[in-house]
Amino acid sequence: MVMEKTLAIIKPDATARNITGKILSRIEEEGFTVKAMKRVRLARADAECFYAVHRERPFYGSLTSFMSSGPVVVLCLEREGAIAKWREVMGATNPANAAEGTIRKLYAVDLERNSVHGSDAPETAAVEVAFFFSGLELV
Ligand code: 3AN
Repeated sequence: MVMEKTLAIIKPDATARNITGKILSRIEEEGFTVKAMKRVRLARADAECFYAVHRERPFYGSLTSFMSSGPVVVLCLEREGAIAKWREVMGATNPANAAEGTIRKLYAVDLERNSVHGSDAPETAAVEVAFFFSGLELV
């Protein structure tokens, strides 16, 4: 398997419930290296830019409002096969469909407030990591 970087976000529903540490522990237990991490509050325009691929979807307004409603913790994670592995650890988008033991099964509130984000492909991972971090910040 090839070494990859992926972009993870601990979403506002999770930071509000003080489960950032639990999710970070899981990230480390699953063998990811945290290459960069910061806690930020996205402006609505930042969230709109980040989720621009979903611009035409009916949930875009609600999603970008939620993502700018409180602090998020943004991380660049690295390991072999990081993109697929992080999506496996997160679980399905809708927590009702998420496998036992996944982060979304354990912690997500609903389809929108689903606690974590992960890049879905190498191309999007590169764009998403660069959206939040400069090369100097990846250590
Ligand atoms: P994932 O985060 O699992 O890659 P995407 O990229 O399809 O899922 O969706 C991005 C985010 O948009 C999801 N994490 C979720 O918060 C929200 N979302 C996706 N589908 C819906 C929906 N049908 N209704 C409300 N929010 C949704």
